[in-house]
Amino acid sequence: MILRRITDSITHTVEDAIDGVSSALFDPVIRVGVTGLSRAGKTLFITSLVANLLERSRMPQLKSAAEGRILAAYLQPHPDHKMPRFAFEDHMAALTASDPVWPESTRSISTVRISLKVQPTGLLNGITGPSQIHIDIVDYPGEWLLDLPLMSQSYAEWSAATLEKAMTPGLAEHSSGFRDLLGQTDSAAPLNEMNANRLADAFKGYLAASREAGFSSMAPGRFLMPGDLEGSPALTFSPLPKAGKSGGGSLWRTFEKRFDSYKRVVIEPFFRNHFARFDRQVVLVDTLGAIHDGPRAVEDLRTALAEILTCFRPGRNSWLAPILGKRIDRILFAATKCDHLHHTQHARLAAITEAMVRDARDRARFRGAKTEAMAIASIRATVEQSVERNGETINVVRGRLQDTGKSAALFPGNLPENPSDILNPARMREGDWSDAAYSVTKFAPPILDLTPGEAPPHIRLDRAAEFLIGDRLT
Ligand SMILES: Nc1nc2c(ncn2[C@@H]2O[C@H](COP(=O)(O)OP(=O)(O)OP(=O)(O)O)[C@@H](O)[C@H]2O)c(=O)[nH]1
Ligand SMILES: [Mg+2]
Repeated sequence: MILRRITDSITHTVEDAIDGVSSALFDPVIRVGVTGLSRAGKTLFITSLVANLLERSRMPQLKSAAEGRILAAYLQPHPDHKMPRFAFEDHMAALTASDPVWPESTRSISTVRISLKVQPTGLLNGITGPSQIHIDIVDYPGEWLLDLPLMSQSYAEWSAATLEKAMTPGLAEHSSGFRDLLGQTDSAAPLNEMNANRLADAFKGYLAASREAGFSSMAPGRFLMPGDLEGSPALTFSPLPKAGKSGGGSLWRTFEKRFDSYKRVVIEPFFRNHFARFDRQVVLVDTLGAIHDGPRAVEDLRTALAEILTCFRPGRNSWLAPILGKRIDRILFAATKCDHLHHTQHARLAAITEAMVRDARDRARFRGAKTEAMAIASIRATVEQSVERNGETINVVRGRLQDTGKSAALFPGNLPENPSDILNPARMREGDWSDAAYSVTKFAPPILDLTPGEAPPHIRLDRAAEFLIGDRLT
């Protein structure tokens, strides 16, 4: 740490000497990637984190803030002109309106830079003045990480695996339309662009319907989250049953080429230009939503997370390994929306999330990355209450219902103390929980009415921030 400070002060001296060179070139930068599957809570996490870093009165667990060493925090114009800016102001405006709404769903990658002026601790306090550190926070869909396994598959291998998966219980009902269409298709026949589009659309329809039903690991990621590639030929293919002998202009060969170009122009540049540059990573997980959707959704989420996490520790032979080096050194797994539960259940939610990512997490740790799992709420939309019913105390949460705006006290069900009670039925892909029911009711955003100097209320966002960047603010 001392070494870094000294290096920093050297660069500052150099900077002073170079007239007209922006300080942004020399100040340290931490790149934090925020990912999670669709609706996991990425936009709200970043919005609330930025707001709570700008106004730090609700950040007691962020040590540097509690010690009063963050002297200033401000948003900077982002230096990366190729990436869209995260629409922080729009999202805050939606949340703080007199009739607040949740921010709109986002479909692509975006980033925001927040800069902190920090007074150093210990020996250097008093020797060096405050230093500036930039935190670049990048919002990107977790679905894009599900594409990594495609890089090591041929079109034939990917087709066979994807078609086999489409027949499994729970998914087969969503893929029937697509499979019917495949039944009428000859992969070896010459390409007919209209048929090709129809197949690609039916395949996308299957992925979207499965996602809607709570299945998470539906690759290729850009088919669900196309970003700016909507309608591109690189996204107009589907898996096909293996053709006998197929010539150059056949459907099979065309889709094979498009599959290869998807890898080359979509997957690889994302990993090379963005993913490989993160220092810290947050994986947001809607564990509660999956539990609500049932055991198969939980198992599917677990599989998707395991796939996502292989990106953090790619095998030695993977093309990604040399690009990635040893860069990401902290990974936070955060179960979001924990304000749906009374605090007495938060530890259980974190334990279930931790158990869900255990295998993958152990591998990441082996590689030297520090990991932690916690339950958080980026925006606290509820208050806690205890009610007496039949002589029993029940811990509930009260909030405004999304549908009616009316206030209601809800009991979402008791999460089990032992995560296996959730993960075992999930592994067995049982249809439903045998002796428990969990409900997740969507709450409307709280009416915030913030006074100057106040940021939105949250749960453990300060702990999340301490884990992610605290060590760099000393
Ligand atoms: N009560 C509560 N609801 C939350 C919280 N975080 C997320 N939500 C809910 O989850 C929804 C999705 O949150 P977003 O932050 O938009 O999620 P996202 O991952 O950015 O979603 P996409 O952009 O669609 O991928 C919100 O509209 C809220 O309804 C939270 O801390 N508390
Ligand atoms: Mg979003």
